[in-house]
Amino acid sequence: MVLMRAILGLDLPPGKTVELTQGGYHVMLIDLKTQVREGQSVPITLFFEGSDKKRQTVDVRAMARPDAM
Ligand SMILES: [Cu+2]
Repeated sequence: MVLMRAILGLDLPPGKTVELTQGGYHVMLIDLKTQVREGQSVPITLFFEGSDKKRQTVDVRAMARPDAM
């Protein structure tokens, strides 16, 4: 059984790569209004906050994959 818990944010240390992976930190879409099919491209907005507390958003499109569980 896979245990997951939501986090409010993920630290991004300067100069280091932080990967989002199945089994690691990942984006999980919950309470969707419509069904998302495997292979479908889904718009996602990522929020970044710098050490100066300034925020910026980055819009990306993610490919939907089947639930790993
Ligand atoms: Cu999850």
